[in-house]
Amino acid sequence: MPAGFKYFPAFLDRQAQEALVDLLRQAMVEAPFFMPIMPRTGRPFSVRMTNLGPLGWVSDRAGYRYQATHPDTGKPWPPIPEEVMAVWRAVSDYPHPPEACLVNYYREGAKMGLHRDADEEDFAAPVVSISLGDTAIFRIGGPERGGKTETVKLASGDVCVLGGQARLCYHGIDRVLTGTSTLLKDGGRINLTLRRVRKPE
Ligand code: MD6
Ligand code: FE
Repeated sequence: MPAGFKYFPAFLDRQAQEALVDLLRQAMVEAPFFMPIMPRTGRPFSVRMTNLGPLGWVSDRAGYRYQATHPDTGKPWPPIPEEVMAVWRAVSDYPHPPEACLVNYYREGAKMGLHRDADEEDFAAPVVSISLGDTAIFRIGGPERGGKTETVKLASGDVCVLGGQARLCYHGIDRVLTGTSTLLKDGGRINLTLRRVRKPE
């Protein structure tokens, strides 16, 4: 594993996971999942997305970017719940709060190709990920495309951190193992990624 990759299995217990799903359901009334599309091809992602926090990550014909409002409703993103901020404080080893919490929703068959999280100004801050629902096969490699990769199974309640050398390493979700969790009533997987977008003053 690249240096700076940290894995905290079962960081959240079942009760904390259920509480988090309730908070997300409430936030999703204000900020429903949208369908991001690839900038060049216009193809939709198989993952649905929304965001929490002052900034949210979006992808459309114009490109990838962070913006303060939901692309469909035009409204500001709901705040990041305190319970989620607490996870960042516990594992990030970074003194400033995150500004964006991207919420990825994987229904049956959804996956995410290898990519680097590189749309942020501040790579000194790690990206913190929280997994909920069905187990995913997470693949991580090095800083260049085409290098050696390894996989980790991310189960409901697991937290992982991409900091240091791992911050700009390629990673993705090969697939989600249907029926491996009872957390989400309709099945599937939700992943939260917390990011610092701008350099702190
Ligand atoms: C996912 N995760 O777990 C996709 N990015 O659904 C990511 O793309 C990711 O887990 C940056 C850091 C950690 C991650
Ligand atoms: Fe990522």
